[in-house]
Amino acid sequence: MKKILLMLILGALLLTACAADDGHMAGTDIEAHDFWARSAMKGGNGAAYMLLHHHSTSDDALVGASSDVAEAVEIHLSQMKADGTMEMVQQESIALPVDAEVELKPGSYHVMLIGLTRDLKAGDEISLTLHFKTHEDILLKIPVMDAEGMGGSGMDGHMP
Ligand SMILES: [Cu+2]
Repeated sequence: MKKILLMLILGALLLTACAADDGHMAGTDIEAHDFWARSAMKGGNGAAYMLLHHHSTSDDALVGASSDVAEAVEIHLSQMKADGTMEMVQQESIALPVDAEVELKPGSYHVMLIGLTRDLKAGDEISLTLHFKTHEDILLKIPVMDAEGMGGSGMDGHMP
């Protein structure tokens, strides 16, 4: 009985610490954590965010992504222009040096979902496949959240 309880507690801790269990495949050395996609309307654009950990011994890079909920998927970087407005610049890749921890977040790097083929509503889940220079693809099941979820860990208080 004690053992079962301990396992339940461990399981709960793991879920809390890493909502991105799907991104954890045995033997993988790139992990995606805390991923979420912003709610958006069909026909518009959406964005997905996550934390990428790279534990390999050689450099890699995120070179693209694909999803069936958008006509095109691009890697973007939001940055401040000289006049103080924000612009999004398409990136060919995001470098993942050894031991890199790269955060894709509002106002910075993000995966842009261009031309949504359906509404993305809070509570939905979308599939997103990440493509890397050398690492095999990682398929993520990404929860959709309203944009006010961008604060904090991105998960708190937004579980159904
Ligand atoms: Cu963008």
